Amino acid sequence: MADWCQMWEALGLNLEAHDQLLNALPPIYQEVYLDQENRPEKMDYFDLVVTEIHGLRIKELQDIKSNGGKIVGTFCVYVPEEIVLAAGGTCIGLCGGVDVGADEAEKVLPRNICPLIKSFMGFKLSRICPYFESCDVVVGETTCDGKKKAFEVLSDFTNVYVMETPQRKEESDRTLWFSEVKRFKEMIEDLTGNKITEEGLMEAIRKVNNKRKALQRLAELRKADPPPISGKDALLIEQIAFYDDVERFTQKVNELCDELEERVKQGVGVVPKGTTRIVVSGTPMAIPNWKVPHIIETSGAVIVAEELCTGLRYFQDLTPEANGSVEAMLKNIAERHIGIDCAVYTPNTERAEKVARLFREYGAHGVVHYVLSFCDPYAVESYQIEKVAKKENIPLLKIETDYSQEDVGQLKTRVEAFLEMLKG
Ligand code: BJ8
Repeated sequence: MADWCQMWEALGLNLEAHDQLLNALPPIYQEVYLDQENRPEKMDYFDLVVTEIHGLRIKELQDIKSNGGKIVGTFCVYVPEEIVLAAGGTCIGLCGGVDVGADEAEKVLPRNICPLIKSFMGFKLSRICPYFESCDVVVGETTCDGKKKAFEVLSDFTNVYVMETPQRKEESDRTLWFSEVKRFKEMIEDLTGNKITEEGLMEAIRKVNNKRKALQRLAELRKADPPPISGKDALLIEQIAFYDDVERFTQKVNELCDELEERVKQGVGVVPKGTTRIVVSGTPMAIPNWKVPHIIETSGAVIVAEELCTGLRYFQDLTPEANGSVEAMLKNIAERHIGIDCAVYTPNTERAEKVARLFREYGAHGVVHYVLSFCDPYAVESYQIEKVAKKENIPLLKIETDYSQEDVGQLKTRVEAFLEMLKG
């Protein structure tokens, strides 16, 4: 890795704490990713992205900023990146998947709060995340209570803008959300100094759709038996989707899919044909949260789909590419986003039904429902998932965990017992 110290210093990072974070990553990455067998060659690009996670991409962001560009940080798939792109801005996902910085976060947050929230707060307060420090604005949302209140705290430390996301999907909720999308567009125009045009917005919709189409193509290929790529590698790509350059990322995912198509034709997989197939469903897994997928895939199974925001929930639907006024396109963007089946909605019956559908479509043998500790929406909604699973005879394992490594042994025992039961 090049010497990026000057750049990190200029961003105001706490270099000592940042070093500790960066030094912890390579051995974990080696064990979780590089030690896998039969990896597709085209994963080399995504390995490079991780190796340079705080280097090359951050340098690109600084170059964008020096040319007058604006960086917008987000924490949720509801925030419409098309609008940011259309105004010439760059969108970066800021969710953290590691508990470094938790001590600092606990100075302003309760100890018993969702690790994802604690992680982004810890990143900011410890000054260890160059993505955070590159942002001109960070965009929060009123999805779950923990996030909603945490953004009030976060606004003491950085420039925060909050979108009001509805809790239901009735006509009045759609009207509210559409007005929020329009308000967001105005904020982005003010921030960037660029007026969003019809051509610009259509182009941005196409670019983001192309990214989602590439991810859909990757998802489709995983239906093969044997799957041509591991679940861990697919998850990594889905995580990188939130912070890489949109067009380059799309191209690299498509190049990988070309290779995977060949593998499928030749019957080459990452695991032997007939390996136990798992669908993972639940709360997002932000980079570098690979704990549960690593346990599953080192216990003799392969993950074939992620019903997560770092997964299908992000790319399963496209925005219609219908020409029209900026207002009409914003309406399409708003409608696509309100279709996302996050557990913060009530009722949210479509999610449980989707899990059952994925189980069938991906030829899975079981579902692992994954919930981050203290995430009430997903923990409570696991009841609905269990109900549908029972009705449809779907084997289900419910896991609740955080970012620590303390429960790895215990989780492994439970996963192994579940897989054993599936084989039986
Ligand atoms: S659309 S899942 S990204 S809100 S895990 S912080 S819900 S307590 S992240 Fe999410 Fe948007 Fe929904 Fe997706 Fe709260 Fe739960 Fe923590 Fe969560």
